[in-house]
Amino acid sequence: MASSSPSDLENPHATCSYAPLPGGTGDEPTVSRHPKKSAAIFLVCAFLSLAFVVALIGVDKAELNTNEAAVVLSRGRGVDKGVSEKSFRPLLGAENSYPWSSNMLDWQRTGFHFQPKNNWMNDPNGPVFYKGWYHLFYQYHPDAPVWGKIVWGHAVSKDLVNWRHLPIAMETDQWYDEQGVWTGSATILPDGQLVVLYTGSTNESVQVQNLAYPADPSDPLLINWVKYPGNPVLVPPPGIDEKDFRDPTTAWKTPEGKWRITIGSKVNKTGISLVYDTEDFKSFELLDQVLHAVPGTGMWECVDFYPISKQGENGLDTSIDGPGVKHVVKASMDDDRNDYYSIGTYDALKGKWTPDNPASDVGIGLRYDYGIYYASKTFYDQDKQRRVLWSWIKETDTEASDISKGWASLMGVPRTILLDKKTQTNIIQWPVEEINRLRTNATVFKNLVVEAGSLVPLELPAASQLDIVAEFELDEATVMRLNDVSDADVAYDCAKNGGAATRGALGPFGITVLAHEGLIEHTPVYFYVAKGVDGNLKTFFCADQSRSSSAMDVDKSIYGNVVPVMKGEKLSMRILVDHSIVESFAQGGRTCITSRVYPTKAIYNNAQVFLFNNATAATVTASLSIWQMKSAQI
Ligand code: DQQ
Repeated sequence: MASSSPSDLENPHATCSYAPLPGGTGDEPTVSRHPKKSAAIFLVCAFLSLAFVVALIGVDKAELNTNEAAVVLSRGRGVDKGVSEKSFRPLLGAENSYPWSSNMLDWQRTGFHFQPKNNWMNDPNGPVFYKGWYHLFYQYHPDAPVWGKIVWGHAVSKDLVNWRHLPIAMETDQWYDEQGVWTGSATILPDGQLVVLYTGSTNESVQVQNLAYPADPSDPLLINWVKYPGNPVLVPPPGIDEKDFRDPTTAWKTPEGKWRITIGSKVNKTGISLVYDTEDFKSFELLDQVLHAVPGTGMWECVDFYPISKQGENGLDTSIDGPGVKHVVKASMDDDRNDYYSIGTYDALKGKWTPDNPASDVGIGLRYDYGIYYASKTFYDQDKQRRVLWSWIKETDTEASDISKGWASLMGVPRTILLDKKTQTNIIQWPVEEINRLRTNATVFKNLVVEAGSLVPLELPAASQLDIVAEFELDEATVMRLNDVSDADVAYDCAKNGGAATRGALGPFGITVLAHEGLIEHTPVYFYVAKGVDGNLKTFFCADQSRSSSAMDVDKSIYGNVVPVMKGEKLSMRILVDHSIVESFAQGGRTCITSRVYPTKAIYNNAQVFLFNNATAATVTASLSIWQMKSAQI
């Protein structure tokens, strides 16, 4: 738990009960530290309670306006060109459209998440630390806020937080990348030289791999790039479809001293990662066997492959191997557009990787993030000896809204990646430490008792840009007492069990952000604890967007998954709220959920935060530190 100056410890933070959802009593107010204010608080609570029930039970359809047509496409952008769909599929052909005002749309732009000044952005490309600067290249469509003819946008930073936008690094100016300068990766050679391999979509939409390098290696800003005259350096090999061959990784060293890369593809429905060795990045040798293959997973985009230390707290250079190391394979699944990873063992002699647990293989097991998170890529930051993860966070509204806004998509906050030393079966992801420099004006709440079925407004100066760190403890006696098998809902599923509205004995409880005072709109991030017949607890971490907006033309999914909780650990979460993006991390980053939310009322000064406990049995004690987040230079 982060510490901070407890500037607001003395502030009144009354808890209140609310008219019960089915099954609760809800008639006893919990602690009120300011008795003189109790009447007023009662009225506020009564109002909030009613609103909370309304908000949890039904979506306000009054604002629905079907007159304004959304952009209707039968097929999402990208598919015809041979890449994963770039439109938000659930809203393709959406007819309902909300009358978004420019005030509402302006609010959606973020304060500390990277995005270009306008137009469309997708995958991070070639992230690297070079001569004192962090470089972020990214898939960019300079002509419109929808996916199209993609070039490499470019920005640099000294701290991964504040960015300077630079000219486009690579344009679609060659036959071999005429349809798009697509995703690629950077490799730093031992002499400090930088090389980039990227996918070009040719004039005939064939996917080929190309080599590029800085025109002036002494320029720390890497403004100008040269494309190797002998491009393409790789074309689809026999048996691989010309539209299924893309996104080369950063290279790593082989035992023979060559360089090795992997490239995602598929054969029928089997997702695969092809392996090539090279000495000069110009000619390549295809290995007989693939790095890995998983039947039924479809096309693998943006494969990532990197070592993680079994014991150490530092990240590792991509070429590091040995007994103290495990290897991660990540692939972005074209079929469901989520990033899956698995931890396993790499056989460098064969160029083959095997998962530790085949039941949790790439594409069928763990995800980096259970919300909106795709086409991610890591790099080794040799300056701070850490592995840093970047990811594209798409919009989940309509293209019509994106066109009105003039921009679409952003990058998730960069996260460090380490092996979870306690579980040994998952990685942990955590916002890079530099993000903490944006924290200001802390408000601390200590040991707030939140009774079953109650809601606690948290008084904050503002609530559109926040860093929230919270710990929760379930009332032990209730947990012990609970023996009713009907509560043994260990098969709970965040997406399918009704979200924050559905009550169990031990949850849901958590924090609802971007909440309007009457909870007409709010986005709950919460734990749900289930006790099995064997007495063991299983904890789920979820984010419920179903009431995040009165508008109907936005995503309303409920996201989440199980989160491992080790003996002696409190339940903890961190939430970064930044206008239309909410990034949530449970148990130090074991399970993460990124949400895009588009409130119409809970914006500017009308955005608030509440603690809630919608359990039927257990009281929860919560301690929180909440910082306002300054805007970064972006
Ligand atoms: N985006 C790029 C492709 C990649 C896809 C095209 C993943 O290289 O496969 O914009 O989002």
